Amino acid sequence: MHLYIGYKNYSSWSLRPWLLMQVANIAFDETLLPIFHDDSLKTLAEELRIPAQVPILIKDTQVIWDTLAIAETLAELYPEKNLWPTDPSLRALARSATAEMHTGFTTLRSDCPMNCRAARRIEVTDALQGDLDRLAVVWDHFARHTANDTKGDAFLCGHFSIVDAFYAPVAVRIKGYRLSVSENFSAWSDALFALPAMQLWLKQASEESWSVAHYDAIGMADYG
Ligand SMILES: N[C@@H](CCC(=O)N[C@@H](CS)C(=O)NCC(=O)O)C(=O)O
Repeated sequence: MHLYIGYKNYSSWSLRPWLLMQVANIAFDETLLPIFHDDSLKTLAEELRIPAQVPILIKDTQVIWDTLAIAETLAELYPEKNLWPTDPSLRALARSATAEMHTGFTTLRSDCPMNCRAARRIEVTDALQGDLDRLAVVWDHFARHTANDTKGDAFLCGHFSIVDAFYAPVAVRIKGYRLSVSENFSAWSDALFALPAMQLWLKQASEESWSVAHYDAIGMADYG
């Protein structure tokens, strides 16, 4: 399998399938397309007749070009990895929260662009606070659901699964922009950042030389 991704520093969508495959120990090759600095993504997308967006997963002759479609395909290909939880009601919750992340949290996404190097406190508008409050409610749903179960670790379904991968870029934003959600969220975020795969992504992001001025203007502090 081959995964085409964007910059490790800036591409929140790319982090999701990459992290999921790394943590689940699914073998893949990767190619980074510097989407704002050359035409490589445009050329590939024209060739494959798909939207010019990363990530893209290629498996044999199959081309899968959306993070949710990639996650569902991986869950289908590797049922033994439990990429969705086996318990039906926990799975329904995980699917709902994943879909909500896929289409929602628009203020958080636009006000706080993914930037692994971001280190700046930003103004919390009412709309941004609304997204942060909503995150706390989503985390409460999982905490309540798993309260009576034996939890393996701090991940949302008791083990790392698709829903954790989908919210990983949110953790990067909350940390980088010095935001705060809830205690449950912080425990989850600590577990996420402790993953060797997450550390590897951040290391590789820190070593990239590409800069996207607009994102850096929002995220990079001129102080500590
Ligand atoms: N719906 C897509 C969205 C992917 C997306 O927006 N990717 C951004 C990278 S962060 C992109 O490729 N942007 C390129 C562009 O818009 O030119 C998914 O979930 O995979």
